[in-house]
Amino acid sequence: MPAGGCGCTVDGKLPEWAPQDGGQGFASKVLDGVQGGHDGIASYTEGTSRYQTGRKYARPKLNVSDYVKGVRGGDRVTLGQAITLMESNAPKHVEKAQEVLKTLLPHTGNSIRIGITGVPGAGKSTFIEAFGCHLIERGHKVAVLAVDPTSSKSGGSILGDKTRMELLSRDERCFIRPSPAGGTLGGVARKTRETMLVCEAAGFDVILVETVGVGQSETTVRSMVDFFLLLMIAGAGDELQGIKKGIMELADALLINKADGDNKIRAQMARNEYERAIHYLQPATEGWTTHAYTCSSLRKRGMDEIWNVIRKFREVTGESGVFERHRREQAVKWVHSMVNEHLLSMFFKHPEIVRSLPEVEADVAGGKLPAVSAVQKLLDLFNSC
Ligand SMILES: Nc1nc2c(ncn2[C@@H]2O[C@H](COP(=O)(O)OP(=O)(O)O)[C@@H](O)[C@H]2O)c(=O)[nH]1
Ligand SMILES: [Mg+2]
Repeated sequence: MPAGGCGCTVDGKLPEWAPQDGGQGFASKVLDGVQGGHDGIASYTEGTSRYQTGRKYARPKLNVSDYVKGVRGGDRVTLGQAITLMESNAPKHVEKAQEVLKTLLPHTGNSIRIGITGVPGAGKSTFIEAFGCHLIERGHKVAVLAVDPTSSKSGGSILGDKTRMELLSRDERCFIRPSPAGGTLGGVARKTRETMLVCEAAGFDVILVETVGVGQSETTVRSMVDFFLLLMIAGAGDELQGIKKGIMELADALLINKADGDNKIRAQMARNEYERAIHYLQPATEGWTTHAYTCSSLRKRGMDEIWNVIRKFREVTGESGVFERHRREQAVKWVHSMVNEHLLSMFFKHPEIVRSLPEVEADVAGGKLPAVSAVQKLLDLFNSC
């Protein structure tokens, strides 16, 4: 399709999921908002829980019980709005979001939370499409979330090309939410974590969290899921895949993707090699032995095997009590990391610190002030205000 083939202007903004290097050849564009009713999409009348067509668009203003009722009732529109509320940084939204979350909390937790990581190109999106469809066919409701702190910088979400999740994104039993944009990894993770809880309250029983696989995002996602799956490809080189010992040690299963066609043998050889390597590592989860498997997301092969592994994991860790213990520990750690995040932001946003920091930094860089003294000076300044 030529640029602007959808009838949009070529200087329209590309959607977040457009390929980064697609230039203007990418057909879809984000247009400015239009008034509701023109296309039959209803506008919402506040306080009445009714949508009306043909009226001037009014942004739905839901109260806490509207959100709770909608989410619990499985209403996708309200679910989307509740997540938007969780993602908002506006102080008036934060308070309301916490109120909604508190009310939903007793209905959360009834899911298996699965983190999926791997280098770009490993096939995460393709895998999620195949695996998600496989689960839906077995009667599950699947929510797909992402943690990608780079999404606002790169302009492309990790869930990126929704084309890879075409079937899944059209299915009513699946809910896909791209990574919240912007902010620190901690901020993005908080939003994803809360989104996960809201999805659970809406009845989604399998949560897939995709991670971009750079920097610290794997550890962060690991800390919010029950099962951590590392997707790999044969022959890409260990360094390239970030398969330093550290990441492999986090994984509850290694899955060598693209085991199809000419690549099948190589994938099996890689599996054997990784199987030997993990033998020497500490288990990621107490009482569970990590193994390596192969699959082909493109051909939708190996999905049943990995789902059986995850179910077995749920059973084994459930019986030993590790499953529940991990969740409790994760919740407590989450509190700590939010306090850290909050204090850090308070410190660096403090007017006195903002004012003094450049000079202190220059003194440290110029060798006039030892780093420890600089820290003391800044902390004294912060404490005195
Ligand atoms: N042959 C083969 N190709 C695959 C398979 N899974 C993914 N791919 C291809 O690998 C490329 C990257 O896949 P994608 O899902 O976008 O990877 P991501 O960056 O990890 O999300 C795409 O061209 C896919 O079609 C597979 O099982 N077999
Ligand atoms: Mg992807």
